[in-house]
Amino acid sequence: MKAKVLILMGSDSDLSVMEGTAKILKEFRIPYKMTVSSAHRTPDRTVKLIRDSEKNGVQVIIAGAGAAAHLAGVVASHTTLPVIGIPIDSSPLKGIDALYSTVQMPPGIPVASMAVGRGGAKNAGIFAAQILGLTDTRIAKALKEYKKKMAAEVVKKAKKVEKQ
Ligand code: RP5
Repeated sequence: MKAKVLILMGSDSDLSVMEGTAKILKEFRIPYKMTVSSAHRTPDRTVKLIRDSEKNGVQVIIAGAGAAAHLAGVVASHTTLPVIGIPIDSSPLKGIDALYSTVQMPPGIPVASMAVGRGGAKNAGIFAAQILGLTDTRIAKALKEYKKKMAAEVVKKAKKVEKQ
C-alpha cells in the first residue's frame, strides 16, 4: 500500500521517540514510510524525499528532530503538504532548543508543533490521523472509537483510585 504519511527524523538516535508515531499510525492502519534525513547533514536528501512524497501521494509529513531542530521548518519551506513537527529532547537543553526551533516558525510557513518528546510523537500520529480522517470515513470512525476507549480507561482508573 502506498504511504499516506512520511515520517522523518533528524538522526537514527531519534528512533526510540519516533517509534511512538509509527505505533499510532499502525494502530489506525495508515500506511507510512519512515526514514532518517537531516536538514543540516543531508539537505539534498531531505528535499528529494519531499519531492518523491508529493509525487507518490503522501498527504502529511511528520518531522522529529532535536537540538537546533530545523527539519520540520525546512520541510515546510519546500512543500504545501501539512507538516507536523516534534521537538525531541536529545540535547543538553532537553528539548527547549528544539521546541523553540520548531514552534517559532515565521509567518507564512506553518509547522504544527507537538509537545516535546514521546508525548509529542504519539500526538503527531493522532494528529495525522485527524487530518486524513477529514476525507477518510474509516479513519474518522476509528478516531471516535479511540477517544471512547481512552475515556473508558480513565473512568476505570478513577474507580480504582476512589476505592483507596
Ligand atoms: C538532531 O541532533 C537530531 O534530530 C538528533 O535529535 C540530534 C543528535 O543527533 P546525533 O548526533 O545523535 O546523530 O539533528
